[in-house]
Amino acid sequence: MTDANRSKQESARRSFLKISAAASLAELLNWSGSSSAASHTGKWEGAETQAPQSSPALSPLAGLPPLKITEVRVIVTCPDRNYVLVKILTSEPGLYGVGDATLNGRELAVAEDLEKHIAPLLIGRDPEQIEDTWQYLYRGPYWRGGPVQMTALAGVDLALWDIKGKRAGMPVYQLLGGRTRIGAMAYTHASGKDFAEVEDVARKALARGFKCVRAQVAIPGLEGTYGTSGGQKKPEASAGRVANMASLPSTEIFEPAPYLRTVPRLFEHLRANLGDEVELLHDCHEKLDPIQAARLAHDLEPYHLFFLEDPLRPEYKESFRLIREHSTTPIAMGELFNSLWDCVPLIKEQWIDYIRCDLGHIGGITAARKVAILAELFQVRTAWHGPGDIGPPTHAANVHVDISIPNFGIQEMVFFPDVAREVIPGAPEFKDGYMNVGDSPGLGCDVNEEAARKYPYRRAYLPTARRKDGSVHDW
Ligand code: KDG
Ligand code: MG
Repeated sequence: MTDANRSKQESARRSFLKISAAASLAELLNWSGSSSAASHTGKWEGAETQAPQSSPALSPLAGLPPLKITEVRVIVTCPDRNYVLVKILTSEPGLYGVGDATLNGRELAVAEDLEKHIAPLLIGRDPEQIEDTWQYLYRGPYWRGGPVQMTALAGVDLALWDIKGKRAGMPVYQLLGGRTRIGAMAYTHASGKDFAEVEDVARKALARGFKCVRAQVAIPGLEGTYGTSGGQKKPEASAGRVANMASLPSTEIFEPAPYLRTVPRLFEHLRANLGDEVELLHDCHEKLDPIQAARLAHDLEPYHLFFLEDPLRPEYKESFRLIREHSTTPIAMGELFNSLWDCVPLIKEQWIDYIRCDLGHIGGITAARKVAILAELFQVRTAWHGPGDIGPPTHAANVHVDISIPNFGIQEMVFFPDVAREVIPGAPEFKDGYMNVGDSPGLGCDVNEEAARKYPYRRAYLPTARRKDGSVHDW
């Protein structure tokens, strides 16, 4: 055996002993690894047989003692709606990070992926090596991508950025390059059963300080319309309630003809009654065919939307060309994307104006930084997805990125109800039209595990959609 090989073997043996010690420490600390309805705690099984997971070539930060991941907790909780949180603990006492890995309607699949497949790979790794960990978790398993794996990866990524910020004593936006703006201009939702009700909700939003409103109206003659079926969404409403969701999927009816007739009339009404100053947005929720989307974008031109969101299904990137050829209404796309590569054709062909993928489903801050930089080069702005069904750490991550990049566009936001803020404190704050994060180190969010246990997971599905003839349509 050469000296180099002997020294490699010795260093692997030392790391192995450290990992075993960490695992026994976890046992001493009564980390049971048992699952309950409210909280799953992922315990790394197999500490005795695993090799260290960090590349030995990557040395710890100069001047700081080496750091290791000692424990990964996966917490599933339902404070008004289901959330999956990832808490990563380190060898430095009291230093941990909190990420969000919530995938609406498939929460338990992500929790299982994290507990059974990902947590074992993290124990013993250096949490400072965020990019290396991202690459390892993305490319390492060979079976890369998909919403479940990418949401799990985002949860880990956010927790690691949180740790890095806490260790550096800086909010994450500082690590991303520092502030570029005073806050992230935010939009809220106004929806209703008719134009007057949408207008009323929009007025309340404006009175609260919003300058941008997404408007959705129930379509006459159709049972259930996306964005309106949970009842009137007030700007001060919560992030959505699992109580409003069915324990098995409900069915909404969609027909393009009445939808395409009604939506331009809604915006004609809103412009006439709310004036020119307010920024108006509309979400098609991936329901249209290319020529229908082109017609809607064209018909909406007189009302100068901030953007028309997600007009087509995520599979059909090329079809965005058709919308562009027919209209100057700005187009946003991306909340169903779960791969960085999904964004590439739309950005590089300039078929969209806003990329609005979900940080929680595309791989976290590490992925979002790359999307934002690519978009900047093609004059596309960001509009990260910010619904109630992703947890506060993802909303915080959205804002840390928003306020540190040059090509930020707009930020979708929700107000979390008290019960969610008790369990997951630290969501960004809204004031005078802008979202902001504070200056506390890391992402600024936490998880109260004791409170989380009070709200066990409740099965809940998103609705589905069908045409009047009974055939399946996109919800
Ligand atoms: O879970 C589905 C929601 O995240 C989605 O329907 C919300 O389209 C949405 C939006 O723009 O917020
Ligand atoms: Mg949407």
